[in-house]
Amino acid sequence: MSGLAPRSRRALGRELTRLAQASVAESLAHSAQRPEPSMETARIGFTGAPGAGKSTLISRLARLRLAACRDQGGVAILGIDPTSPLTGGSILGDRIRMDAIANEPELYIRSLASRSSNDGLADNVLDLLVTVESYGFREVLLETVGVGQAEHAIRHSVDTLVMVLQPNAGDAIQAMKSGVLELADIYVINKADLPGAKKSASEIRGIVQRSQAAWRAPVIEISQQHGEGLAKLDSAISEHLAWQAEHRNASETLRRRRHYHVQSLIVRRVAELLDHRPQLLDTTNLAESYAEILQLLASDAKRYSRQEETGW
Ligand SMILES: Nc1nc2c(ncn2[C@@H]2O[C@H](COP(=O)(O)OP(=O)(O)O)[C@@H](O)[C@H]2O)c(=O)[nH]1
Ligand SMILES: [Mg+2]
Repeated sequence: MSGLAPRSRRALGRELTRLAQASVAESLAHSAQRPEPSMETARIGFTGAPGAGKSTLISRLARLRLAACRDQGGVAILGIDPTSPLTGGSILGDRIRMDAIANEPELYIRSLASRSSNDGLADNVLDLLVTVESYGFREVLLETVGVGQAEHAIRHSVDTLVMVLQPNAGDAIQAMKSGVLELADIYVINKADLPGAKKSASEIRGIVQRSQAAWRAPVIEISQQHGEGLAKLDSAISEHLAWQAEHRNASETLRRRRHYHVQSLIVRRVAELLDHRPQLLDTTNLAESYAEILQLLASDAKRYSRQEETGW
């Protein structure tokens, strides 16, 4: 396939809109109707604080990624934007629509709000990824904000994780020193035209060098303004994907994804129950509220084990 026909583009757009708003019951019904994920599409995730420059970076990088896989299905970009942005980051779709790549037939771009999800991903991000993949793209570039548990959630959802940092991102570097952020496959010090970039890059290199991980994560300085570093990032992504194809255990990866998927469905279901039945909390007895929720989940379970039609 080379490029999505306009009609498939519209169908994909509608499916994503619907899925992004789906309840847990609806996403389960949807997943029962589609094929199992195949891992044929490469998923490349970009995380980092709002304003770090992820959308700008992705819009430039997409052109290079697309040049390499135009005849193999092309590239889809999925941006999960925070519902209420804290700082200057712009909506991915808006930024890219202004860019020259917007009219490429082999490129699909979609932004979605992160809604109630508190991990910086859309509630149904795994469903969204699988749906995009079912349209035959060679690569999906996924942008998310790095808040709370986002790094862990995205780690389980993608093949290659790129962390985008700004010079003097003191908090992120502190977090890395304490080991909590050592999750990415590639680190980008973005806005390398600003002061402090060299120092931040060498601090992160120091941390990465101490890591025991089999893959040595590269640290790449990039400035959008001078176009430096972009080609390096492009090759680093290709190298990591190739390294992974050789070294990882595919069934173990699918298991981990399923683990996150099942867990996130249950967490969302509990949140739905609490939202729809606030009276569950009208008690001073914590164990009682807990037991009532388990009972409601048990009645869900009966329904699913009978495979009732849930109406996607
Ligand atoms: N100085 C400088 N500014 C940049 C660079 N890349 C992006 N920006 C600016 O940083 C701001 C946030 O960029 P954006 O891509 O929307 O960040 P996101 O929230 O991480 O997606 C925008 O005003 C960009 O123009 C860069 O390399 N250097
Ligand atoms: Mg953005």
